[in-house]
Amino acid sequence: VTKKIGLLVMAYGTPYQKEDISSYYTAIRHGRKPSDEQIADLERRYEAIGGLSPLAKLTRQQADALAERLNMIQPEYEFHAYLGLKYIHPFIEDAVQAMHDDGIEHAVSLALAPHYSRFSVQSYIDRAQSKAEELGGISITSLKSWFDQPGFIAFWQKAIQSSLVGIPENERDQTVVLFTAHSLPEKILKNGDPYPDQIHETAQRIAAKSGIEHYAQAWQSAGKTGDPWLGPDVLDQIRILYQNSGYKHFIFCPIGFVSEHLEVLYDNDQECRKLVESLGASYHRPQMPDTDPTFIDALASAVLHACEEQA
Ligand code: FEC
Repeated sequence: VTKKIGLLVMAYGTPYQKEDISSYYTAIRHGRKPSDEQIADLERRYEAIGGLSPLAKLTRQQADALAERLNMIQPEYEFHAYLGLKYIHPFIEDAVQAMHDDGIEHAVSLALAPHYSRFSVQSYIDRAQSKAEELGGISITSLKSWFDQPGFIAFWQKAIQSSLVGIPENERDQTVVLFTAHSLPEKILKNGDPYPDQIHETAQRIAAKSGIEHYAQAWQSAGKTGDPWLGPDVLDQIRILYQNSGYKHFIFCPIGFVSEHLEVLYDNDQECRKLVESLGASYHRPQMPDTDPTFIDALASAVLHACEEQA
């Protein structure tokens, strides 16, 4: 008999309409309302990428593609996808409630973020687990990270290749690949959080697979709080790389994210591009994973692995 499994796909969430921006931002700040200037600044950035983020649509498509793929490649489990978001409805708790109402007893959860940090992925996991405990009768196996899936590395290898073909052959040795992920406050290091190491390992694996000669790593999208955040910041790193080596081409791989959204479309495609071009170099940024089959396969393989461990 096929075993019915809840597939809890957890993701960041994004405003569905302009009116949601203020409450969404308040949720990100754990209930502290942002100032009018902060809201205006965020509205301006959404405006700059066309009004709203494509993230809502892409997250839904990723969850559906993953469930479909999982149900196609094996007969043992029947997966039912539930979307649970961190900062807007349907919230993670809503998704767990829906699984419970549908009589799901076993679920696997994964966050649409490749790397584990106590500050990011663990908070998704905690919210799902505590709702499950409150309701009773449902067990959730939570994937903590899946950056090491060969398909995920292969996705980025292909992505780099797709950028390289657009660069004249005699300029490829003047090309640098910049791997980035969302910065977090430096205080995470005190408790030995694995986040920076996992990102470093991802960059190394992709670089080794791709055979690229020049690459570097940097942090992006740091918050503007008083305490220090992980560095070097991507904008500083661009300046340093240019100063030291005079690169003609910068290929950006935001490996900490899995879809096109504000942080990529604004922070990379606008801020980084502007700086790179002001230096006289060219900006390249391959397609994000979105619903690329190699990427969805990598997620499917991580989920099946978790199911086998549970069995
Ligand atoms: O609408 C969109 O397309 C936005 C998507 C979005 C993603 C995302 C991913 C991550 N964040 C992470 C950490 C932080 C920390 C703070 C923080 C603040 C914001 C703000 C917006 C926002 N984040 Fe985000 N993040 C996205 C959007 N993020 C909007 C608030 C305004 C701003 O600073 O731009 C700082 C909170 C504070 O001020 O106290 C920390 C991490 C990820 C990647 C992992 C994941 O996806 O869970 C880590 C997508």
